[in-house]
Amino acid sequence: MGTGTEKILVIGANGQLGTELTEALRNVYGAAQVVASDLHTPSHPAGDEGPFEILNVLDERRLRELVREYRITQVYHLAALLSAVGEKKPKLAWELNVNGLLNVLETAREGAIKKVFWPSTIAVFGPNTPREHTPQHTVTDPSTIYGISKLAGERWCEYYCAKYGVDVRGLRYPGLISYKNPPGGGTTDYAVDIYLQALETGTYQCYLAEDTYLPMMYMPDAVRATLELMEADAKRITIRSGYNIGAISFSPREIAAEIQKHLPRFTVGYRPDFRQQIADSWPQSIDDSTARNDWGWKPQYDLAEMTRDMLTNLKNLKKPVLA
Ligand code: AKB
Repeated sequence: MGTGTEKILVIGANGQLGTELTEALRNVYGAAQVVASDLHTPSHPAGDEGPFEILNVLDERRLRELVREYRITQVYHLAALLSAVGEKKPKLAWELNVNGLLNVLETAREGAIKKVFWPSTIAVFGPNTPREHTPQHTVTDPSTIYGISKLAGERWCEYYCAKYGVDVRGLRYPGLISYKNPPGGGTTDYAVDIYLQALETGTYQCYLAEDTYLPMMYMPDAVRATLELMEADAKRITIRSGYNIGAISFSPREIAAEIQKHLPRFTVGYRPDFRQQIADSWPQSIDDSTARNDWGWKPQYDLAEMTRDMLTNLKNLKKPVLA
């Protein structure tokens, strides 16, 4: 099927990933082919003007109506509650992260939707998972409700593919870093905030300890990974739950040192809070060899390159105090 015949629905299009993915999809498929949807109309429309619809993914009837009305062939279902917010609202996190996905999978099973993208996360791993070069298949004993709900979601995706032939594909994203949109309540959010505070105030109070290593990824790599996975020949897709994808691993001390190369007067303090325990239960680095072998995944940005790009772009948006 050529790009001209695809009609794509993005659910959760106002979020950190949704905004940039909608823009990228509109560049590939054309603005009119990509229907953005979220709970509220966006304050800054994503990329080229294109259709926008209000949608709560828990409203299955409305989801079906939109799929019918726009003749949707692909769904990118991104709406979720992340790890830190999920700990404050565990029931809502379960409801949205699992039942929202089930509504999408059920609608896909009925026929018109040919492909579904659904984001999983490194949060499906837990304290008994090997923390370095975490394999694709290993112990998954998540301790956050976010991780528990995403692990359940992974199993549902495998099930709908095996049982009903739904072409569902997913990635276990690490922390995502972008200068365009703020992250939405995760444990890895510090890696975005640190850049903003470095430029705005010249100092940052980090809620994770300085030597806490976590897997991270710059947004252009994350968007490219998503598009490449969705464009890959279905015969090459051996994982229907969520592919491990790696890019960069660093600690707060290392990202601060990289920022200090550009802003030497930048200072960081450390005051770990409840998110430390979450971070300590997650991998420090990821083995993504299955994604590399199956569909050719390869990251492009390292910490130095990402930092240069983040600071350059943020400086154009903000007035730095320590330039
Ligand atoms: C979070 O921190 O909750 C997310 C994630 C790793 O999935 N960024």
